[in-house]
Amino acid sequence: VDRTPAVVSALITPMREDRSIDENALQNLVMYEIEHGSEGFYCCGSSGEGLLLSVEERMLIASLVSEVCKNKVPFYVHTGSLGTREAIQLSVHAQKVGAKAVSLIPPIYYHYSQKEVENYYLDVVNAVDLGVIVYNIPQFTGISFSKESSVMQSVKIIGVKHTSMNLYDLERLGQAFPKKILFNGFDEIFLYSLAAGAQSTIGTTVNVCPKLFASIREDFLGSNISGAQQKQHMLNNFIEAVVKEGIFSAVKYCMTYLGVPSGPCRKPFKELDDGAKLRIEGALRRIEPY
Ligand code: NAY
Repeated sequence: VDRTPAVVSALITPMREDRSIDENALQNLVMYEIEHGSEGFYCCGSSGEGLLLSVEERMLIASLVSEVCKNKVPFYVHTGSLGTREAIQLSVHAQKVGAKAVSLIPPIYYHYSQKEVENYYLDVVNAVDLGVIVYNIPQFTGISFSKESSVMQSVKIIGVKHTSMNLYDLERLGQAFPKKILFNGFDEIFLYSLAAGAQSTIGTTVNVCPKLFASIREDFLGSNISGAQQKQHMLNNFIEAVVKEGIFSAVKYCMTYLGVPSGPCRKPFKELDDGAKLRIEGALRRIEPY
């Protein structure tokens, strides 16, 4: 539980048909994934539909995940919010239930100044006795973090979850801040992120095939680069197909198909039709036997 987990599921949030949170299914899912090789969890992030959940629901999920993970694997809680007040409330709660660290997207919608974005992170840093991980996801937030960003200079910022295809920025961040942890956030470039210096990956498709990720990493660390490349190609064939259907709904359906009912995504995400489900089943066959 102490070391940084290398392969982390960006945990999806199982829901009933009415889109309410299915508490039992959530705990079953976490148990199932631990048994299948997930080394840690990142809950209420993009994959967990965190921004479509209320503050109460987000705290409930963190508590439920904590109960299952206790003494087994670490978990992180995404506590990024529209405002500082909610971000602090969620982060304090995450600390209370034993999260390894919290992670936050920057504040979105209003175009805040750099100073305001920095203060949002520093207010959270000062409110908790826990590491804080910056969630760099420029495609959704319009804000990117690099080694020059003022927030990155704080020692209580223990790492970056880099959901960006820019691996040069990742490499530069690692060189500028050797003590900070670099988390890759795009499953498609997992292998290449390792070469750029990422220590860990947090991803949606990790829910489905944690052992495939672990195996890519093992090959990489053992200098079996062609083996690692082949496995990444296999993973990317799967990812390319499921992204077309809507990645979060598709991964929820994968888990349902694998025997852990996870339901639909919250609206406005659309529901999968039968054709989509069949195509996702086909995609799953591409990553057999993982
Ligand atoms: C999270 O917060 O749930 C994540 O870790 C997000 C990571 C995912 N990025 C996005 C934009 O959703 O795992 C990736 C992504 O789904 C995958 O690489 C397919 O594009």
